[in-house]
Amino acid sequence: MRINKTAIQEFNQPLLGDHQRRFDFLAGGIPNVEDVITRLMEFQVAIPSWALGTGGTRFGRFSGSGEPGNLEEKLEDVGLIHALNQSSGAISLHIPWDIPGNLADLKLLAAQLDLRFDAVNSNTFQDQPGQEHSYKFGSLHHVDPAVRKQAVEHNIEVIRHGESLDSKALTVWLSDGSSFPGQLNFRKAFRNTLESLQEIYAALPDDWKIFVEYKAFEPNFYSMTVGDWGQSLLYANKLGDKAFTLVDLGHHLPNANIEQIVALLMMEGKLAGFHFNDSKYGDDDLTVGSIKPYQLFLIFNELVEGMDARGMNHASDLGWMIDASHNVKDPLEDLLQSVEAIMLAYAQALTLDRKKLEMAQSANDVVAAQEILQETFRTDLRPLVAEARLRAGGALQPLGLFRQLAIRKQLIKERGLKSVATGL
Ligand SMILES: [Mn+2]
Repeated sequence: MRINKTAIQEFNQPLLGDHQRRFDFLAGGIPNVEDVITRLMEFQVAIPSWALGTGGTRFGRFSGSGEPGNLEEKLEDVGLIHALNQSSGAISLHIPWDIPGNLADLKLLAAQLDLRFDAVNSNTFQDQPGQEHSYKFGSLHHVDPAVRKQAVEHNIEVIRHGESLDSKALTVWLSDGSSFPGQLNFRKAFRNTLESLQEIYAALPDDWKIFVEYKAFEPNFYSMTVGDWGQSLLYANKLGDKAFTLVDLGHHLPNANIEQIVALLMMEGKLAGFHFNDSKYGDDDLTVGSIKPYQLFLIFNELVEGMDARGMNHASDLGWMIDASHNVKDPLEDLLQSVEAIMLAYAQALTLDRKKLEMAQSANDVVAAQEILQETFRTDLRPLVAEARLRAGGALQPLGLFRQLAIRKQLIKERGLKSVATGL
């Protein structure tokens, strides 16, 4: 299904008066308000193809209904999100869960929905039917060269799929590691991984990037071969200019200072971008901003400061993607909430009085620095984000319109009650 412009206008109409009043009040206090709105309108967050179905845990999966049954339907789902919020104009594909079939049709559909293809993701953390060698003991780090070769070839195949859709980056996340002391020689595992990544790197087109994602634990619980940002940065530095470190918010040990990691990676010109989600404990993959919205703001504060210091384009120089899973929510509603939380944190970072903060820092005025951050964080910027959405042609309240149009009901009518999306 598609949402037409008239439905959005009709939904917005009765809300306009109240919105205008709230926006005017807020705009009066933001000196660069037009610039902020323009930046918000340009900022797009990619939706991963695997987040459109209901997520599961290792204990089970309770499928929702009307889930997209093929790649075209996944594109349509992202198209729905984007039509509502005008901030989700990209989709990130996972291979082999979503191998593109008819390229011309797929590209046409993407163009109609105003979507582009973001980074492509490889998968060497599962065995696929008919696969010659198993990844039970890892892939790019494996002790057997034949397994490494198979994993390298898979990644190169993923690059080729991405090229056919005009993607510009490959994200590599490895589950490689060990679950028991003594299982691995750490140096050999690192070198094997580096050599494998070098072969993949050599197959990258000139205008492509490779994102090396790290994760502290799970599925291996004693060591991970790309376990933290230091290890990822080692690989990225050794690989070359097209290699970067990807930060997934849920892939750290508890209480890690992610905003500091981000600041230093940017200083080194090695930050690839983000996989957004939220967590209470580990890789919980919860809705962005649902647990630690202040941390999300602090991260965006460093991002904006760091990108401006390097003269970077906020919208296009880093990869912005959601990587979350939702086992008790409607995936589309959850994604709308996640994108809204990201936009809000970005808006907060854009409106922070950076000069004032710098002065407080220079004077070691710790109290003032905290006040400046929290003044911004506690200002309700939702009307500002809504204004950007309104000007871009989206709904003032995306979630409200999703429910008013009973979109899930429509999707169930089209796809059936038992349609299950591919993924974990
Ligand atoms: Mn991730």
